[in-house]
Formats: sequence, C-alpha cells, structure tokens
Amino acid sequence: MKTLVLIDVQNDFIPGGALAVPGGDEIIPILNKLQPEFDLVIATQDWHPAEHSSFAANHPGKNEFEVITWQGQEQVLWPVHCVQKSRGARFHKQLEISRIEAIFRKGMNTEIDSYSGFYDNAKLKSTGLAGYLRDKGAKDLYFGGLAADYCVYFSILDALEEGFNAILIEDATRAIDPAGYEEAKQTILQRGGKIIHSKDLF
Ligand code: VGL
Ligand code: ZN
Repeated sequence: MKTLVLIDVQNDFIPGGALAVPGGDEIIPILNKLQPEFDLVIATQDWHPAEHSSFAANHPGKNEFEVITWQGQEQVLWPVHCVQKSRGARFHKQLEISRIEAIFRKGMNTEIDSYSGFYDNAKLKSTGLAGYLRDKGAKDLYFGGLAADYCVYFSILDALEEGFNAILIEDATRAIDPAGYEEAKQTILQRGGKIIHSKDLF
C-alpha cells in the first residue's frame, strides 16, 4: 500500500504567498505526475485562526522569524499565514486534488503550533492521521510538499515514530532554510527514513 502524503501545498507557502518557500511552485507539476503511481493520496492543510500565537503580528514588539518561548516551547514567529478560509490557506490552484481522499487540518489551537500532520508540537493532541492510515492498511508513506525543513520534516519524524516507513521525495519538496534542511535530512536518515528522487518511482 503506497501512500502519498502531500504536506501543506497552500498558496501562502508558494512564491507570492505570505510565507513563500523559494521554488515552492516548482514541486507542483511533480506532485501531480506522482499521484497516479500511488494507491492512496492524502493531504494536510495548515489552518490557523487569525489569533494564532505563531504569528509575529500577535506579539507586539516582536519581529517575524524571531524565536520566543511560548507555553514552554520554542516558537518561531511567522508572518501571518494560512488563516482559515483565506485565499492563502487554499491549495494551490494547479495542484491536482481529485485523488486526495482525505485532508487533515492542523494548527487550529491558538496556543500551540503544529508542524507535523500527526500531532501538535507538544504532542498534546493527535489529528487522527496515524489511525486513519493504519485503518487504510498504509505502511509506506511517501512525502512531498512544503516546507521541507518544517512541516514535511516533522511529519516524517512522527511517521517513523508511529512505525510507518517514511520516504522523502527530495525533488517534491523545498525548504525555507537550506542549512536547517541539511540537518533535517541527516536526522531523517539516522532515524530510519529514506530519501529518494521522484524518478525512482516511475
Ligand atoms: C509551516 C511554518 C509555519 C510548514 C507551517 O508548512 O512548513 N511552516 N507553519
Ligand atoms: Zn503555520
């Protein structure tokens, strides 16, 4: 059971968006071409209330990309992004969505950020994704989407911890910070994940 997990392919993470990931638009044709190769395609969506504590705008005097401690957790302060029902929160219009069987939303609790598609950053709450995938018989999870060094990375770590095989499709993702991404890839490999190129799947 080969499953493709599309992480946060939303307007705000694509050039022109509020938290644009460099080259984020280049992955869309790859994600579209990959989908027919999979038995199951699911997606996640970052889905914040406007009052979310991860937004720098909600911390007067603080700057975007500054790191603070919030509820005992390190928190990067992001530009306002992926606000529920906003255009920025929608999937990019060129993303093929007809094969996406389920969408898991995250980041709704104002007090805690949620990079992984499985759990919030303090692991207080599950999105139900692990249970859904087990029920579907999914074992091999292939990841693409945005951003490689945040939501894709933390989703892969949780997938491995939940006992799935996790494979990053390296040309189907882009990172916010190249140095952070290099470290992330090392950690993925150390924890038993794999890194492949989309051409390995055709
Ligand atoms: C993400 C930062 C904040 C992501 C989401 O999708 O990688 N990054 N919220
Ligand atoms: Zn977010």
